[in-house]
Amino acid sequence: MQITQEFDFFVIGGGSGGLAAAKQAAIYGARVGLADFVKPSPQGTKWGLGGTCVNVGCIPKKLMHFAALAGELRKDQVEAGWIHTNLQGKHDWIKMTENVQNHIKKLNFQYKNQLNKKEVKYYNKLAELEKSNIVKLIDKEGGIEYVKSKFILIAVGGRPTYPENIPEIEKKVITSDDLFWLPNSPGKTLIVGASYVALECGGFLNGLGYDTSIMVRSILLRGFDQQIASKIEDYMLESGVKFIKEAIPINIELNENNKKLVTWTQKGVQHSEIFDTVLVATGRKSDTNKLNLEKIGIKINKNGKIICTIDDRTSIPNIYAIGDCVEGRPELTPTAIKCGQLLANRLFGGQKKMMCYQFVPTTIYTPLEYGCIGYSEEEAINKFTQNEIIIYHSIFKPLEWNLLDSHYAQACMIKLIIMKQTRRIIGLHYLGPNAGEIVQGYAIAIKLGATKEQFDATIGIHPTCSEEILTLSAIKGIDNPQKEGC
Ligand code: FAD
Ligand code: NA7
Repeated sequence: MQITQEFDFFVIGGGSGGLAAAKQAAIYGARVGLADFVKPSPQGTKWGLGGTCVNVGCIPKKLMHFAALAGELRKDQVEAGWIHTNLQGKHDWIKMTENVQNHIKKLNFQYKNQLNKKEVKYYNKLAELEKSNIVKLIDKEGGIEYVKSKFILIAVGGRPTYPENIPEIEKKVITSDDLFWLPNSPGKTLIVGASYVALECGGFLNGLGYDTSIMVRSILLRGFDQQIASKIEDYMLESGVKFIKEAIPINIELNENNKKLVTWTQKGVQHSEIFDTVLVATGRKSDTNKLNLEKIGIKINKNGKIICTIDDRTSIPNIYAIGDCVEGRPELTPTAIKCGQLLANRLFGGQKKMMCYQFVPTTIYTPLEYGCIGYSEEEAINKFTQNEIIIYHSIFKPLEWNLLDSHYAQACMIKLIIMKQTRRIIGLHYLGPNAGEIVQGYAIAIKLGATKEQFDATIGIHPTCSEEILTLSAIKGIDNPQKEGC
């Protein structure tokens, strides 16, 4: 085996975490290499450098969310007095995806440039661990080379999973790996799954004008606050999304026009319907199966996720892992990035700081936005007792909506979960416009240990939705939370 290059740090995976770690290590003068290779989806979709977030995740999702909101704004404009002649105008999928994809391609190019500038050697090759310090790199023609590195980082992320009960399902459905790159509009779409990805995709497809149904096996948004989840369902229903609840698909047949005849059971009864597209959003699994982990001695759990210590070390001391492929880590871009940077700081910058996963904020764009940080009501009750916590809540109507008939008044909600004794805020939930922008700011206060009294003492900015968070007085179970807003 001939070694073609030696590194201090070799990163497998050029997504959010891998790129951040590689660039940070290079700042300290380490000799860094990075391999990124996209295995095409079963539908043949592939993309460039940058990983899930940039190519098939956060970025295209948020742009399509914006496109859907822009469509909604057309109705709002009429009620705000703008004279429109073409309210019935249909959405142009090809135009939208062209713009989305152009932006992604720009980002792919920028990432390559950044690696180049920082003298990180980039390999567009599939990596496999040969030994604890040797990585085998395979190019798309099958050419092989070996590189050696003192430290190796695995940051290979995850890929969508498919329900196992339907034969050849991969050939009949798409996943989020395909949706953002579909050459033609998805048309009438069935989404299987009821969590983060399913609701976001369902929300924007409905907003863009496509007939959208979501098949829910059990509950919406497992792991998130269930009162908010049920308000999201109400809002989506009001916006035209159809929910098929307590149902699981049992068969999908392709007919001659490539339409999909889906059969499902719902409370013991079989139903069938034809859809143009079936999007499966039933979870993700780590992309570790081709890495040779077990041969090297790296421990994984039954879902293929790598088991790491708190300092991101795998069971082999010089091999580290970060991001979506690691057991117990949040599947989010900012956590993968921060974790990668901190690891590089520790390995090459003489620093000691570890990643902290407490109070990580996130937002779901359904299209009404749900931002949260800390405990959900269910988690708080589970971890503490009902007597140890107080829940403040309010249903509010954003001021702007008073101009419009098209939004229903009870949609938005705020919930604060606090510890009774210390008054520390341990959970913040906001369902309403601009949740990501709003909750990001509050996340600092909560991370710093803010109390309800400190929120009460903070002067709001009027008139905003955000100020509603500072004026909560109704206690769940005691007071009525209905509010008319500003
Ligand atoms: P990835 O970004 O997945 O990167 C891994 C890279 O490694 C990929 O490029 C892969 O091709 C490559 N690779 C795999 N195996 C090999 C190999 N053997 N050799 C070489 N290369 C390999 N997060 C948010 O914070 N906000 C959001 O709004 C959000 N929206 C999302 C929407 C969707 C639809 C999805 C699917 C995800 C979303 N996420 C969001 C999650 C976010 O995208 C991931 O948490 C993040 O990308 C994880 O980064 P990572 O570095 O762990 O892996
Ligand atoms: P999640 O959060 O793992 O959710 C998976 C959803 O799919 C959930 O609603 C499941 O229902 C449902 N599911 C799982 N298997 C099936 C089958 N076989 N049939 C029907 N429904 C099923 O995955 P996401 O893809 O939404 O999000 C993963 C991460 O990606 C997320 O954290 C973001 O960071 C991006 P259940 O509740 O188990 O009944």
